Amino acid sequence: MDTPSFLGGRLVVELGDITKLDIDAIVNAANTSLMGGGGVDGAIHKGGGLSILEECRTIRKNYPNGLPTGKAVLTKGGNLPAKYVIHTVGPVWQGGQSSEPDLLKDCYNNSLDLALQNNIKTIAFPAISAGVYGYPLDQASQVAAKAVQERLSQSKAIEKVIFIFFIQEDKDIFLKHCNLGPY
Ligand code: AR6
Repeated sequence: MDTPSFLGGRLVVELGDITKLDIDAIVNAANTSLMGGGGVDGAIHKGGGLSILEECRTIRKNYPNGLPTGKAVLTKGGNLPAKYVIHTVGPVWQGGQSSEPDLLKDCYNNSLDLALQNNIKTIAFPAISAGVYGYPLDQASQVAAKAVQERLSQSKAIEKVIFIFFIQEDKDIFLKHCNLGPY
């Protein structure tokens, strides 16, 4: 199946480019500087334009030492089809004994909390930390799926969460390890 879906269709798994999604919010795997970077962060800033960077610059003033790992902040979507971007900072993988699972879980929970606070009903996540930051995707998938599943079961306000992967192999790894049951 091309678009596996779980939890009665409220959680779906797609292949594609997150910057192309016309939904309420997409999540950015940012870094503490909030000033852009490579990977999905670079793609979002490139597609969204300078207004996102300007908003990030203003937000940064509240975080002189950078946005802490696990936290999330909201900007508008600029030139992107998505209305908002939620920027969160995933943990850098250091072997798994440095609170990486808790910090990654925080990324998902804090992003979903921001969504709830801003009436965001449809939201897409990339595989936070599973690129440059080196978090093994099989383990990251378990953390991500569990966190989102828990939040969706607590609140009906978020209608749809999309996990989007850039390459088929990553989507397959997620589906193999997410523990979400049959789809
Ligand atoms: N759409 C969906 N997924 C994407 C896209 C896209 N357009 N582009 C990349 N991915 P990464 P991280 C996937 O490295 O590990 C940046 O420089 C990619 O295949 O973007 O959290 C930041 O500024 C991978 O599976 O994020 C930070 O410094 C996933 O997104 C640092 O990288 C995450 O890969 C953050 O590293």
